[in-house]
Amino acid sequence: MSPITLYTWQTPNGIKASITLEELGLQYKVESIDISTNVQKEDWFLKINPNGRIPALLDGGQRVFESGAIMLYLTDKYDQDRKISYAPGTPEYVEQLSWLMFQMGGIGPMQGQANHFRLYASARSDYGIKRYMDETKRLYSVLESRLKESPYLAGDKYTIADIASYSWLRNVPVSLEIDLSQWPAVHKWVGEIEKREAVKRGADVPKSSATPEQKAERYRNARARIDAMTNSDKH
Ligand SMILES: N[C@@H](CCC(=O)N[C@@H](CS)C(=O)NCC(=O)O)C(=O)O
Repeated sequence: MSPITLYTWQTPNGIKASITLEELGLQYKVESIDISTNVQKEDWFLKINPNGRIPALLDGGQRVFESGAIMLYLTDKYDQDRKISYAPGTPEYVEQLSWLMFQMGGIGPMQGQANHFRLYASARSDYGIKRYMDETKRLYSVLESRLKESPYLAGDKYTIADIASYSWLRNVPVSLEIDLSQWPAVHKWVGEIEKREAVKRGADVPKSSATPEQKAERYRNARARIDAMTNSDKH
């Protein structure tokens, strides 16, 4: 019986953890946390992640929360062959850490706000949509500058730094209607990563019964709901 339990939902932060587990070939149990029902705010869950968000992980008695911390924990402990990580203490490890934090502090929060204003807000704010869409695209340009000079974010090897940003970019053509071909190196990198079998498996955790077309339809409906509102910004 595997000691690892992943508490997750099929979101960009959630799949960072499941793709990492799949890449490492680790056995793990999945506990589905449907975030639309706020299970993640219940007392039992807050003992695993006091921040009340997914993903979170238990490895025996050890809790780990924050997707970046989960990725580092798993590779530090289980990636002795350095399949998807660089060894601590090396210059490449520092580069990997830097790009991982770039995703955690930049792409995740900014694109998360773009998703909120463009898809889920209760009032329409053209200012909010523009601010966070522009910032998301600016961050993609930073990825582009790196991927023009290096095949992967931390260097010559695919690592958790790539998994972290890939997990946020993979779906944006469908969700936010962002055409990734504006950034050719990013576009190529996304295309390569999505072919990996471990990525395909990890991106479908917890398993969803919705087809890609049904998922696209949900995003179209979400955008149409915002578009139908009157802009609420004060002028
Ligand atoms: N910085 C956290 C962010 C986690 C996060 O925002 N998770 C979202 C799903 S992608 C969530 O749980 N949302 C539900 C909520 O905010 O209650 C991480 O990287 O793990």
